[in-house]
Amino acid sequence: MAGRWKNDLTWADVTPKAAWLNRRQIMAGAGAVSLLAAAGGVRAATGAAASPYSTDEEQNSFEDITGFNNYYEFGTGKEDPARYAHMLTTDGWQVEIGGLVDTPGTWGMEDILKGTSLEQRIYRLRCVEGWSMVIPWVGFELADLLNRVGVQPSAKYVAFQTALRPEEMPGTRARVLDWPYVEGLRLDEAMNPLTILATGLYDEPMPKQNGAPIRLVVPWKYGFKSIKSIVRITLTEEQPPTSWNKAIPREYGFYSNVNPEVDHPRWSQATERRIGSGFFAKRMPTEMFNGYGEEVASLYAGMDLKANF
Ligand SMILES: Nc1nc2c(c(=O)[nH]1)N[C@H]1C(S)=C(S)[C@@H](COP(=O)(O)O)O[C@H]1N2
Ligand SMILES: [Mo]
Repeated sequence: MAGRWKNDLTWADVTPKAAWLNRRQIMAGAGAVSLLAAAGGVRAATGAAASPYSTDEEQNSFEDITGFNNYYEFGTGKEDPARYAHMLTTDGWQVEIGGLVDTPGTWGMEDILKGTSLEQRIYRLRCVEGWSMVIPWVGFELADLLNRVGVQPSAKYVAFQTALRPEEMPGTRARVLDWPYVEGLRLDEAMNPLTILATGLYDEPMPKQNGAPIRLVVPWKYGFKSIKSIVRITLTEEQPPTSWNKAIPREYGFYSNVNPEVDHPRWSQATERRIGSGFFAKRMPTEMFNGYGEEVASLYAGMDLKANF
């Protein structure tokens, strides 16, 4: 396994020089929150957040973000992904983009990143289980990629699929979920500027336990919507099936917007525990749409959010 790990994609492989420079310029110019100086490897804290969409709340540590994960393909324990995700080979990663698009095809990571400038987005992540983190993602808007492939007028949804490799993903040898992990968004949700495809966090390429080499991040929805290690994106006319909804439909809806007023059938969603703050410390109120209502509430105007949970 060590050999494979070594041959995997590096930050330089997945990041065209121009995009990398561009990102560094953006970060330096705007005063990034944390910048791993390329030469010295020193983490320098500088001023304000790089994106107007970023929160200035205290960020979770790299250790929290990469040590406490949900990635059931590697096991259901919070420490299983950190322990086993190194088995995933990400070299030569390809994403198949198809369905109702003008130019269906298979994209290598280089093609996806070519012509895209990466930016930092510091988002809250609220897991449906009642914990949360603040994560400085690096990525680009999903809308950029969808516009490049050309979404046809009949498309109404976007479906996503995670890799399924039982030899590399020990968790998939148990039928915890109906593998592969699949997720979906309504097209307007997918096109919202908050919705990103992330390829890194802090100043690292995406750690495998966080969904290398490319994963979705939809910050106003419960964490399970933010599907990891994507191999397929399909534009559809019908609402696509989603893994947790298929598994337990009365507990997990298609929308799964963070909503403190709609409890999970087995627990309250009114509050959350911010990871890293101690088990009893810092239980905090959960915000409607995870605090992103200004950007996304209009997407659900007139909808009954209790029925469409
Ligand atoms: N393929 C896949 N994607 C997944 C999951 C998973 O088990 N498999 N877990 C989800 C859940 S429940 C959460 S809370 C987030 C966690 O992301 P993180 O580990 O990067 O914090 O990933 C989501 N994406
Ligand atoms: Mo989650």
